[in-house]
Amino acid sequence: MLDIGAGTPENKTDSGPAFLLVTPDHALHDHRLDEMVERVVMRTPVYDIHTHLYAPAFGSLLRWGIDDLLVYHSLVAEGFRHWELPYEKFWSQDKSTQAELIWTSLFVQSSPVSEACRGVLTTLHALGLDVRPRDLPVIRQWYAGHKVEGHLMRVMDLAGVRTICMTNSPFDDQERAVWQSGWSRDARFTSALRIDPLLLDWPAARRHLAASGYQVSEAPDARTLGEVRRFLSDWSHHLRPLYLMISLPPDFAYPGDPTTTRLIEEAILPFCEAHNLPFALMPGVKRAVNPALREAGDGVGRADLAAYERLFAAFPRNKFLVTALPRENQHDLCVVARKFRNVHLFGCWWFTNVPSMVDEITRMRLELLGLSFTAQHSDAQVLDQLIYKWQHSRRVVAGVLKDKYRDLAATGWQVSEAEISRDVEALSGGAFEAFLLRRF
Ligand code: FIX
Ligand code: ZN
Repeated sequence: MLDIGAGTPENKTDSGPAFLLVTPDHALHDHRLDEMVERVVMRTPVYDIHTHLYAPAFGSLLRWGIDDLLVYHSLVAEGFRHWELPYEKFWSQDKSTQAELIWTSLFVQSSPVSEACRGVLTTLHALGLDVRPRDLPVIRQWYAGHKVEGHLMRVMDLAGVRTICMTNSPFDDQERAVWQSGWSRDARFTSALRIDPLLLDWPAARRHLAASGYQVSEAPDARTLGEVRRFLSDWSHHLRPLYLMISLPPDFAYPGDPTTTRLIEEAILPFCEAHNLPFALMPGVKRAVNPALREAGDGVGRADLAAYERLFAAFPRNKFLVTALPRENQHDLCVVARKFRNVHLFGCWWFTNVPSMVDEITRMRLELLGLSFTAQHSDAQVLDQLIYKWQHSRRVVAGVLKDKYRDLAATGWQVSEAEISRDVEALSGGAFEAFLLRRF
């Protein structure tokens, strides 16, 4: 595609040093290459491997529509920066009043430049709504004319999402009832088994297991560990999960507290290994930094990745999916992934899912790991968010890939559109699916 000779010493001419030669031909090729990358990234459907969405059969657990978009925890946190309103007063209002407060403060009284605000506008615009009049009642009216099933199809289409992985917790009463009464599977939705209480709040998890008929005691003796494995097995039977998962605080240690360590070593990881299921670890979340903000009150803290290295080294036959919340952990985490083939990095999570961070993290991962990771997940809490989370990420990922293919072109390496498609598919869920099948 490009003239490799331009950069070689043999090609040096009197017109100046060879490394300065850039012919108009290069520029033309760069332009065509850019267009090709853009086209491929925009048309490649993604596997959204971590969301908080549910299939419509889960009823009100699947949140959608303008009011749910506006009361998203990110916007609540931003709203409070404008209000003197007591926290409890806000929480005592109904959802539509909360949504109106957020709309007025963040969209009418100031320009909605933050990523979460911009996301609402990207979404409404893609759905064909005119955002210029700033007219919330008209937007609500539009939503009132739509039903969830049709809306789901429209959203998945606009977002370019082929499959949505739910986050399913047996510790949640509302969703447990749906699993236990049974629902006919919806091929668009897969499942991940969320087990945070097992490692983060063993007394509560133990009470829950005991109330559900498992013979568990406070100390993690052999019978208790066997019962925890039986609990995982029963729920895996219901959910058919792709992986087990947990978000972890910055001070997670391995080895650490003896109960947690035994649960990991003698219940969770043996179960995962036996069923070839990855364990997804999400380090660096500080829960309830400001409890008054409720679900908007979580923060971030740098994790000790040495603990994770010890875990990955001690369990080479187990597979781990990892995404870290702190920006400060991202480079170390790439290096860890280079050392452990049983680790698959995914997504730019939560506070890192803003364009500047997605650009930096994706660039770094491509440079250190090639194409062996999953570029993004949405973490959508509200169905409609799929649209903006994927539109925004795709634009950034396309920009980074253009740079990377241009760098290759400068060496004379030519890539075809089919090869770019193969690469983008890997980043968009293909590498994840291959990792699920791998056995070590
Ligand atoms: O732990 C998690 O899965 C987090 O993603 C959530 O707890 C968080 O509320 C979120 O949605 C962040 O994007
Ligand atoms: Zn999440």
